[in-house]
Amino acid sequence: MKDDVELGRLEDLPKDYVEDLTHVNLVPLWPSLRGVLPPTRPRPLTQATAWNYKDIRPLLMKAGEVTPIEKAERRVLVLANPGHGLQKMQASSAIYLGMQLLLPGELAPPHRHTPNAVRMVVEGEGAYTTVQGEKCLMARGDLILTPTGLWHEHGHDGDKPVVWLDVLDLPLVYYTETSYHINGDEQKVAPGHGEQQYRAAGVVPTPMFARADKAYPMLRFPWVDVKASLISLANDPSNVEAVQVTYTNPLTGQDVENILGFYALMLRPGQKLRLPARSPACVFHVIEGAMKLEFEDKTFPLTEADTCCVPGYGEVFLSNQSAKEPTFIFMTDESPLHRKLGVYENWG
Ligand code: 1HN
Repeated sequence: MKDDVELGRLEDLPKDYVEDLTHVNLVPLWPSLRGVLPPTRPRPLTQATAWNYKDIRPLLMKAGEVTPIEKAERRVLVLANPGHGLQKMQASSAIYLGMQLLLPGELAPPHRHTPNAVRMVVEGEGAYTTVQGEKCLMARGDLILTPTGLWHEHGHDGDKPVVWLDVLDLPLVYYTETSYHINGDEQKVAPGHGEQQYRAAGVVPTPMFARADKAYPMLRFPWVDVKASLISLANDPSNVEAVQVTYTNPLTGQDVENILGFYALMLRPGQKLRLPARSPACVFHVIEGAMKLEFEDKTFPLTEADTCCVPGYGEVFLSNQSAKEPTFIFMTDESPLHRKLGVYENWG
């Protein structure tokens, strides 16, 4: 059947018939069929949207003045996509983004929850997140995981504000009615750091007797190491077009978390990169440098600490405006989720 066939509308039905249906919790499918199953391609609610750090920062610092940490637990301004409605607190259908502020001496108390989270450190030093007993120091550009179910709390021994970008799969976990948290006691810090144990790619601690099999062996990915990997990849004579790395679990080689994927990308000086139209929505956050992001009819100039979200199924063009300096970008997408669901597509 052709897609332009107009299906019957709700208004076409006798009023008393619709009332009889409603009375016994029944609904006719045909008036809504095109809405839930649109022709030829999805119609994402997610709109290409950018949030500039110069707008966020003063408002976040103001939150530090007007709301003590005890009244907030997590002092966060949520980067909300207008396409979903701001109150939904979604960047895309599965991705939540927030900018979190911790002031010197503050403690964001221990808890654990079903959504998976990561932190990308944006500004400041001296803060840490303790995840399941492992104290992860926060430096700019570091990625710190707090996967589903693991205890975590944030503290700050420094003397200036610390800000980081939270990325969670909260919208999806909430949608599946599986979202909840448990508060706990301050954690005892255990010795050991995943990033020290898994220092280099392809070299892992030998399991002499039994491997201490942790589902999440590495919780902190220091920016110095990720940046060095990107520069090394860029300098390889194979001259790959997209200088991009994926944050992976060193024991499995799979994505570090179950639902969202995390990546770092380097744009060479002057490089313009086309990313193919793929099904997952994607988030770009500038760690160092500046770039222009183009999606459909929108252009976003992005500089350090700026963040942009684009829906799936459209090409993205990234251009490094500098002819001299590389640009480094942190990316998040929904591809682990799409692959698990069997709906992942790359339209080229
Ligand atoms: C959460 O636990 C944190 O632990 C940050 O820092 C943001 C947003 C929604 C739900 C839980 C954190 C969060 C969150």
